[in-house]
Amino acid sequence: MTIPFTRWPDEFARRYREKGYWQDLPLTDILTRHADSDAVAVIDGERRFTYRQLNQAADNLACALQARGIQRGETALVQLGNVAEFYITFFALLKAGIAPVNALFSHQRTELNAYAAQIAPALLIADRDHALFADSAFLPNFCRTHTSVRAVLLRHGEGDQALEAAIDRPAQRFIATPTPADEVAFFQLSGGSTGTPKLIPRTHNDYYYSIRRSNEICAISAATRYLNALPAAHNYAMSSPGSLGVFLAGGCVVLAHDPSATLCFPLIAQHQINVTSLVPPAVSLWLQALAEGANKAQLASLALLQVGGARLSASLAARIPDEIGCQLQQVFGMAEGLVNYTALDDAPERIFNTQGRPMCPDDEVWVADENGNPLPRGEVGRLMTRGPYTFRGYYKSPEHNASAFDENGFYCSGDLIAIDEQGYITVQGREKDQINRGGEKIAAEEIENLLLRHEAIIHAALVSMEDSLLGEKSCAYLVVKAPLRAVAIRRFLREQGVAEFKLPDRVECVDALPLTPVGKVDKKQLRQWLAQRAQA
Ligand code: AMP
Ligand code: DBH
Repeated sequence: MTIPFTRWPDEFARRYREKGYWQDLPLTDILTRHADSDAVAVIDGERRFTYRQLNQAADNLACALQARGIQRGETALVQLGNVAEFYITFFALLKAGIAPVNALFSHQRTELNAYAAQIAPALLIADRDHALFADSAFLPNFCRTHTSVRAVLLRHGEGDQALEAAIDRPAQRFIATPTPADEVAFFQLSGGSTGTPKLIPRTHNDYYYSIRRSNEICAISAATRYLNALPAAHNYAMSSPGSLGVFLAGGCVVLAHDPSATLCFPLIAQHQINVTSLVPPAVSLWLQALAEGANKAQLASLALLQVGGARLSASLAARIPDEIGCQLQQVFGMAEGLVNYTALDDAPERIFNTQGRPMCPDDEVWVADENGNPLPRGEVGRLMTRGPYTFRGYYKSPEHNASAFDENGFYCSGDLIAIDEQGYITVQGREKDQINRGGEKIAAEEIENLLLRHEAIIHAALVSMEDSLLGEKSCAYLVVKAPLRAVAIRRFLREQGVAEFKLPDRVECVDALPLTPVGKVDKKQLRQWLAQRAQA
């Protein structure tokens, strides 16, 4: 049983192997290579796991899953937050050859159902600490809807369903059976712009390269002590170089449940953290905390701060070295593949003003005009890319793939960028119908579809509005039959079961939505209305 996905054409696969990007090793190698090490791999609150323990825990769980009849080539839906079990589960599934979708902890009913509908999972692993699984309102329904599910394990669950019990029970004669390195290892989540969130198949080969190369650029080593304060399941925190990069190098990952200064500063001091990654709004909050008297000495060990996920302003960037007292690295990446970094030895101007350059010499990146033709260097247009770790198609989405890729397999990310003479990229804007709320991506169509389920809403359009902290927030423009208040809209969406960050920050009721000449909602016009209002 293999999971279908869009493969790289043979001549590309051959070249990526020849050049050593693809090494035909399973991602489990990241952990098993340290199986005999008693160095600490993960710190989660009071709990510590050495590499040996982490590997044993993953073996135990993989063995338990095999005993329950979950087979290689099947899929799993996983929802765990920033806890050690996230990595134990990830490696266990890889060892058993089961491909997970790692939903974000902020996801709710709508997202979980959408992912399950796409992958038909044999297994669900979730957390009783999440509101959805705290009682039995959701789970029985979920299992009834998704009849593919044959096993459920819950963190802090009871009896047969307890994830901890499955992790603690010693494996008997376990033999790892990861999927072949050029097959799907797991699915990454796309920030998306469509009604249903799309899944990105990632192979062992391509993901392993992305992590290995990231480690080189970011100088990750066994001495790295990394604070993981972003959602653990996010591609950035997993692979750029993220926790998996730190495991590969034999370093130590310290988990934080959120990136707040109150939580992170003491953790940095206590665990002598030297690398961490943030999104821009968290940087603002850290700077604010320091300006308000937080103890900068707590950050003394911090050598490198990565910032990415959304555009970092040059002015904020320039404050980091002095005020936080560490080196800045900009990261512009995407779960679909391509990752760009500023180099550690780049001139400060470059680090402050650009989003870096592609990490692989064989990343092909060019800028297209609206007709798909290449633009001269320096001009702003659509980012087009292909390479050894950039996917070739969303899972089971032929229609969307037809527009997301050109005929040569270049992926159009929907970002508007310019590339300078040295190959450095600046992100200038976006063409995709998405709101980037401080690094958290909202597909406008997904929320518009949910809004249209409301009986009083006739038309809905979700657009971004500028925000000084988050960069962007969301505003829903509605045409309604009866007056509706923003709180009622948010309550309605919450009842539909959607992640909190996707709820509109603002609601505007209008008589009609402006249309473009071809009759589509004119979102540009809506954003202008918002900008004018903000100035008024
Ligand atoms: P996702 O699809 O959730 O993986 O999000 C990837 C998208 O995040 C990219 O296509 C960009 O739109 C945005 N992004 C990531 N990093 C940066 C950055 N450093 N600057 C600007 N936008 C970014
Ligand atoms: O925003 C992202 O998706 C992102 C940002 C930085 C990413 O996927 C990454 C680095 O790998």
